[in-house]
Amino acid sequence: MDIVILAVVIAVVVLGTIGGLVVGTRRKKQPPPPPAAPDITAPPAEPHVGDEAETPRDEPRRTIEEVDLPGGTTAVGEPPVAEELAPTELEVPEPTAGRLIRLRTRLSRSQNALGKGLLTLLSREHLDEDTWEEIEDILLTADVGVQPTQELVDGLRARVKVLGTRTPEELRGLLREELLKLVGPDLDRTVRTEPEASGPGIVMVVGVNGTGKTTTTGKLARVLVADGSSVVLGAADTFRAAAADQLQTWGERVGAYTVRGPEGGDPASVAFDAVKEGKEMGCDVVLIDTAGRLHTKTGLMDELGKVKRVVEKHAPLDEVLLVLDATTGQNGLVQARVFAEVVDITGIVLTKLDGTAKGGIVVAVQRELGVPVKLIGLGEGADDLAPFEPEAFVDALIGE
Ligand SMILES: Nc1nc2c(ncn2[C@@H]2O[C@H](COP(=O)(O)OP(=O)(O)OP(=O)(O)O)[C@@H](O)[C@H]2O)c(=O)[nH]1
Ligand SMILES: [Mg+2]
Repeated sequence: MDIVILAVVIAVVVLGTIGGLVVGTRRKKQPPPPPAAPDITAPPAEPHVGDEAETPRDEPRRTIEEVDLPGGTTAVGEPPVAEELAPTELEVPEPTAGRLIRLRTRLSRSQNALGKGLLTLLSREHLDEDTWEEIEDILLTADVGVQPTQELVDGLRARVKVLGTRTPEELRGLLREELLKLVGPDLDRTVRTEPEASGPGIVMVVGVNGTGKTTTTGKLARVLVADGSSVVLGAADTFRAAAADQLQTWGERVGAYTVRGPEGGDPASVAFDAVKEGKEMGCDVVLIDTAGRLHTKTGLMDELGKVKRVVEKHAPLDEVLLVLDATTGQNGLVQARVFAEVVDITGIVLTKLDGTAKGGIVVAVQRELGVPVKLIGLGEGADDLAPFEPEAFVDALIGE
């Protein structure tokens, strides 16, 4: 009997210990707990190590550890603490489906210059050589590029001839088909963020200064969060302290954690750490923002190549997005060529399409790189980044 009781007591003790271990392990597996936790018990008046969380939320010198991690507060399982640490309410990004349709009016400049211009000319009673030349000029002015312009005009000429008399509806349909052919309806435009079996999807964002890399990284984080993914941001623009702050602000709005390094530090090591932390946290996607660099500066381009190589010690990059400012026109093509040589570009983001009549650049840049436009920027608003859909784009250009 005594032996049985003793056995039960031992069993209870052993089970209790194992239970403790399990809890301990589980806690270890969580993302680093928010360091603000100790402050709950610490006397507020005595500043000491670990007190940083008491600095105002907008204090610029906060370090990454002070950011509330996605799930970090709830996962630890201490609801009262979690409540106190809850960040100012997270934003709910707009759903990504149908964004281009929502934003189509932003393409109005391109629409007026390209779509409406072409339709007006094609509706002329006599399509003489001068008219075809005008059509060519419209396409070239909209940055469609020489070769694609020629193809489009040849296609239109052949089909108009067959058509004979033309109704406006027929012309619209014809132009729609020919433009669509040019834009490439069958290219795979998926942004590759699917987590690998062994870790998160890794996306790097590159481009020259001021094209909209950081903004695009932030907007893309929102797109991913809207679609149910967890995101870690890597602030590999160590050029300016403000760059990391800018990215972190984007992240905080949707609960994405930002990994950053010292100002002037090695961007490759920040990018490496971002992936490392993303892996440890079990996130779905790591987005790495890089510093703007002129494609003509060899040193900076070499540095970018190094960032890529260092990140790839973890795993191959799933996506390298080149951000091009649509308003810079042909110069964007030169940039594209150089960047493609240094880091294999897998997708193009065309920003500021809302501020230009040069929507034709979509066609030109795809031809130049043989890489699809995957996302387009249509404004400065947080959800003004749309997946590129050829049909919706062409419809927006020629009006409905
Ligand atoms: N109108 C419009 N403005 C945009 C778009 N995308 C970005 N911008 C603006 O472009 C400016 C530069 O954006 P950033 O994201 O800071 O550019 P960046 O490439 O990170 O710049 P650097 O890091 O300095 O090289 C900001 O004022 C953005 O709001 C867009 O699609 N449309
Ligand atoms: Mg930037």
